[in-house]
Amino acid sequence: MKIFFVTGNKGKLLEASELLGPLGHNVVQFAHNGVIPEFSEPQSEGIEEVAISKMEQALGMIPGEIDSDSAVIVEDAGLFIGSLGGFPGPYSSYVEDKLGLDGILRLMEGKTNRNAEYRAVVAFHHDGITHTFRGACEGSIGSEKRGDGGFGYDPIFIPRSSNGRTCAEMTASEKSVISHRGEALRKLLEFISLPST
Ligand code: ITT
Repeated sequence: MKIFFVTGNKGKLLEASELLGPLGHNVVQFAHNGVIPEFSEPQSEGIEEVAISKMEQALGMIPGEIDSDSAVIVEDAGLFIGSLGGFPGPYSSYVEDKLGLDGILRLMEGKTNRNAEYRAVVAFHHDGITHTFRGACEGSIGSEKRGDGGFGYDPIFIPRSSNGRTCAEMTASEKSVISHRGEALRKLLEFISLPST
């Protein structure tokens, strides 16, 4: 299947290609008239609403252009920090831009509870229907940035099952085995492998 991934984030695109490519799916970045579009993200909603809103905006650009061998996916993700009441959550992108990872580390200074979770929702549109799949990855916020792999919050996020390494210290395939995006995409894969789809 040819899968158009609506994202401006090359890290996400790479992770999806690594997982779906070997199974024969061709993941390409969604573009409209050769341009990667930017979408408005509703700021006060959960990540599922954000993913569905972006899917509707993308489909609105290409009415009737998706054939039965193709599909569109949108993925919205965020970092939810327990002691900050789930912040930055759906605002993760904005906060990464404005505060950066150093800003998050400052907000976490002196906090003993450093539990956090990455969450992802993948919206998948095929044959006129949009389905959603969720994934989560539990872990904690480190006390400093470590590693140069991955993207976004990876240098400060330590998954529970990584022996203390941050996601940025893991390879893309190691991250994919335990990540929120990996889990959501594996659920999607299971769904598209069903005989009825
Ligand atoms: P889109 O174009 O797909 O929306 P984005 O980077 O804006 O790309 P999101 O809104 O889904 O993606 O991501 C929210 C924030 O969470 C953003 O700052 C990402 O860098 C960060 N994030 C999402 N998944 C991540 C991951 O696997 N590792 C590290 N940071 C992640």
